[in-house]
Amino acid sequence: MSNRTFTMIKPDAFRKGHSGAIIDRFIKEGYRIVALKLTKLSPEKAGEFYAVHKERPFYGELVEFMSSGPIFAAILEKENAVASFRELIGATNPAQAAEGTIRKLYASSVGENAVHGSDSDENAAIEGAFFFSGLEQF
Ligand code: 3AN
Repeated sequence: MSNRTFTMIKPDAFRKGHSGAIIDRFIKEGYRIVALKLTKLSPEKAGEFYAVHKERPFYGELVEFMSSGPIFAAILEKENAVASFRELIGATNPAQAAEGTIRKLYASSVGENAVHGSDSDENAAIEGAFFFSGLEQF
């Protein structure tokens, strides 16, 4: 079990001004910030990041949305980070997300769902390395 996960505050949450509250929540929940940056994905880079979903009907919409504005990308550290973080963000569809979860509080739809959280230790490492060099991780 690894103690790191990767997250993005997606363009919808950034646009609505929720970034500060969401980062504060990460810290209050005991995650240590290993890396953090404000950046914007090109459609090509968003397509590469979500390549596993290439065959899904929502792929085009997802790539367009994720490249529509700035995002915060971050690597977070805590014991059992991947599983505990997915609990903190809640279900993919905010309508099904538990009370108090980040998606319940800030997401508006299954597509525009405020935050990303890695789904495995392996993907957390791959996704973290997609955005951050070793020199940018502390
Ligand atoms: P999660 O982000 O909860 O791991 P995934 O991996 O199934 O969910 O989906 C990746 C992303 O694709 C989601 N965060 C969401 O933005 C988008 N997505 C998933 N399902 C749909 C859908 N039915 N319609 C539109 N976008 C979707």
